Amino acid sequence: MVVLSHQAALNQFFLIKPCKPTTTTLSTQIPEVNLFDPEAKTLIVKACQEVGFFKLVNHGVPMEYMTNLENEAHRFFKKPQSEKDRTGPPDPFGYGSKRIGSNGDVGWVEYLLITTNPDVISSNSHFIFQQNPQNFRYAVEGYIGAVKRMCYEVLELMADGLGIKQRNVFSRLVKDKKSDSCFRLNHYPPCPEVQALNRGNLVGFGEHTDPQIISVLRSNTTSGLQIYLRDGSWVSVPPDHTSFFINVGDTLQVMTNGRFKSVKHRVLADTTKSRLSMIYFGGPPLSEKIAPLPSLMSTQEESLYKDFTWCEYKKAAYNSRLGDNRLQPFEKSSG
Ligand code: GA4
Repeated sequence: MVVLSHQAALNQFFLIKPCKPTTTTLSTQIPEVNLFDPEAKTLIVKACQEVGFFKLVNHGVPMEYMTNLENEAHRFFKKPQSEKDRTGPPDPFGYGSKRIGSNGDVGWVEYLLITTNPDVISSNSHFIFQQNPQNFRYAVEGYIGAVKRMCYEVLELMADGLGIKQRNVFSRLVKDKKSDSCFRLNHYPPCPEVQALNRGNLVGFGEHTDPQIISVLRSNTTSGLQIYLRDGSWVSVPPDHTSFFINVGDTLQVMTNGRFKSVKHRVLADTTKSRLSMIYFGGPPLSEKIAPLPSLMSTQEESLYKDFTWCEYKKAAYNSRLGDNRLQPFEKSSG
């Protein structure tokens, strides 16, 4: 990210909306699941129903995958701006700075968006790898490979916990060769100047829910992530670089007919420390029909949602603003 002059920083400051003050950290409100706990499936279902979010510990992913990628990511974000810009703009894949999506959202963040589907051609993802040392590619691929395996297990525990016989109802979609999954590295540079002017509430990444099935996040030791609870409060999630944080996405909300809730979340930038996060978004194949699972529905239960494919939902999502309620137009009650 460029070092801004005072005036330029001010301009940027006006581009980014400050947000309301937040609740203090209450780590007890963040559900925590040990992947090897015999009760894991029950705890996962409870967390997905009540919060749409949980912290995953004892996950079995070796720490070296995280640290390797963190080092490579820092190396990338430290590059001169002109060099980073060469791998952008994100359309949707590639390097992006401050602009999020293509409908006017901004945040105090720079990022790399990469498709995890090797069949997707004409994307900047290949270019990112060509422009960087081989170690960068190895670090990304190694990390994604390890996280995916853990993610399949989590999705299978979700199905199990919901009492679905077919354990792979969710995981098969993400495992599919045509799975439309992606990966992002977010770098939130510290911003003492703008932050001071903004009474400490500079938005790094504005509030939103993730459109996919599941998101798996890992960050460094800098705080910033907040989740929205049912009681209307924002809660800061204490960072833990050794753990993962799992988000329920909109697609999983639909597949469970609203039993699981996609979690609204956002990231606030820090005054002094840079935050780095890596997020894997597990999505279904583009042609997949997204609907509540028949095996989950009780006899009289009706779908809360209209019929749609992931391709249709994704298109609508990319035409929306970050903070929009993207599921609402797909709800049956919306007419
Ligand atoms: C949110 C989840 C993922 O980061 C993402 C984001 C995407 C983008 O950054 O290009 C979107 C956002 C996300 C939802 C609404 C649209 C699309 C920015 C935006 C304003 C990669 C995704 O799949 O949807």
